[in-house]
Amino acid sequence: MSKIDIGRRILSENEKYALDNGRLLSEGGKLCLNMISSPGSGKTTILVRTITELKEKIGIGVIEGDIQTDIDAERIRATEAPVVQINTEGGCHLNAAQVAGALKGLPMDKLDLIMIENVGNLVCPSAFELGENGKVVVLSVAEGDDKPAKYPAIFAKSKVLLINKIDLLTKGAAEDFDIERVKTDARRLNKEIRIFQISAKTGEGMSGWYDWLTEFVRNRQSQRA
Ligand SMILES: Nc1nc2c(ncn2[C@@H]2O[C@H](COP(=O)(O)OP(=O)(O)O)[C@@H](O)[C@H]2O)c(=O)[nH]1
Ligand SMILES: [Mg+2]
Ligand SMILES: [Zn+2]
Repeated sequence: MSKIDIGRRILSENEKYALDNGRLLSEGGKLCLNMISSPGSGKTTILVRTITELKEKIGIGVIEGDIQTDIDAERIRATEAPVVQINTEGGCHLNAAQVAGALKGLPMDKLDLIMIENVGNLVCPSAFELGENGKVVVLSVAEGDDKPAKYPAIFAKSKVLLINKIDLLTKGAAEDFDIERVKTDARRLNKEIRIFQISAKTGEGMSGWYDWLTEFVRNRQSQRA
């Protein structure tokens, strides 16, 4: 009788690429974060401000995922950070094979951290591992405070939640947005999640996020030293 190994799960094509990406990153001592949100929550604005603030301390490279255009890559390029654009031509999430290709286009020896801006979509990007060390979910106050309840997967899986555009709360533009509800719902899904309330436009609240990111990179470097 032939023997079948049912203990070994068959890896999907995406999982294989994600494992390879993770191995490549960890062998090089690089960290990688996967940023996920709806379109327009402020991912690119957050990246531009973060890179501008931290570029003397941390070598940050960016992989930009968009359905079309290199508008966001151009915005990143203005900071002088290395950036590779992926156009998914209609695809609503990045996959690990696309990221494997993009990693080859970055000057890895100059980088500590690779930030991936996923395609704007709160749903399926959370289901495709890219080989990252963590996910960062961005929710802007303009989108409503029911999003952790309605889209739990990404909040359950993320290391960090950035609640962006808090400058709008005081302008009456999102006055019914209940920050405490978002925090309670997100923590119910994920006890470990770190939450920062920020405005990428004015800079308010960004220092907590910069400190978290700097610690994240420093911890990894001291583990390797
Ligand atoms: N008022 C306000 N607008 C913001 C903030 N962050 C981003 N925006 C604006 O929101 C729009 C979408 O931002 P973008 O960074 O392109 O979002 P992405 O699609 O998630 O990359 C742009 O017009 C930004 O200027 C913020 O903190 N406050
Ligand atoms: Mg963007
Ligand atoms: Zn998708």
